[in-house]
Amino acid sequence: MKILVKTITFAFAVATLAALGTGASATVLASASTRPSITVRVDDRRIMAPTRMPAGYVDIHIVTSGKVHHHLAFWHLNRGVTAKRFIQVLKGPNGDPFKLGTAIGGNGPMLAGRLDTTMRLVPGRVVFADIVEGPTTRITSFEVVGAPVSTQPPPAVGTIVNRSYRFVLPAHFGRPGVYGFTNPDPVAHDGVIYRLVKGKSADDLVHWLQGGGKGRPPVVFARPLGGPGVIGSHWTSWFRLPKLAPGRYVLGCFLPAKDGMLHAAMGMVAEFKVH
Ligand SMILES: [Cu+2]
Repeated sequence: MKILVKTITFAFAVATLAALGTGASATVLASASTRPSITVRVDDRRIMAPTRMPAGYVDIHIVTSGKVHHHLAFWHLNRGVTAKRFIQVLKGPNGDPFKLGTAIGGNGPMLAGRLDTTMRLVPGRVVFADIVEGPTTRITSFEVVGAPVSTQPPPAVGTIVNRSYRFVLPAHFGRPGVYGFTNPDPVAHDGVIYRLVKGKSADDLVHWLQGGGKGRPPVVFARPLGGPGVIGSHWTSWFRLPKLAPGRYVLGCFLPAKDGMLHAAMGMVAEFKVH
């Protein structure tokens, strides 16, 4: 039933674009979205999503539920890489999935909730998995087919740039709205938001990680608040920052570098305030 609803939404977007071709209605173009819109659900057991997706810019609404946190990462597989091989590497003890595909987006770890994202899809196979501690069993994939339905990225109030293992935040980041998340670095990054413990700073988190994570952490790790998630080298995604409670937060990247050190421990933590 869910799949059916998604298919209708996609078909509606296609029909809308076809109508524009006839000059039927210029106002439709300016309306909420000519981008196809689909919902991906993940709970503690599995991921529910369509098996085929249109190419181009697609709004992907990630809905999480259950008791544990969820952290979806989407990879567009490199040419010649099968889903089977990719999943083997992903589940392996020392596998590097970022070598076999480009990370195109997802969600930062979060408890039950919702994150609205937009991803750019190109024809081919996309595998996505719920990346939590230990090997994940929640993995699925879809095939991206056809010409792009939408060539329009969403309008953004600002863009976060992943540059030289740092997050460069746009002015007034923390206000709710759609933000771009772009990565000119040669490696993938993974943005997740945590609330800072009162009196602690982003620097305290970096030092705490460098010291091996002893004692009380400077952020509330028990309640990850989502964020843009993974983004591959030379790729961009979009996400809607929801209205957060007033306070101080960090956006951190917890992917390991080659030597195993977390990017956050190397300083990839940016602090922001919500008024
Ligand atoms: Cu990183």
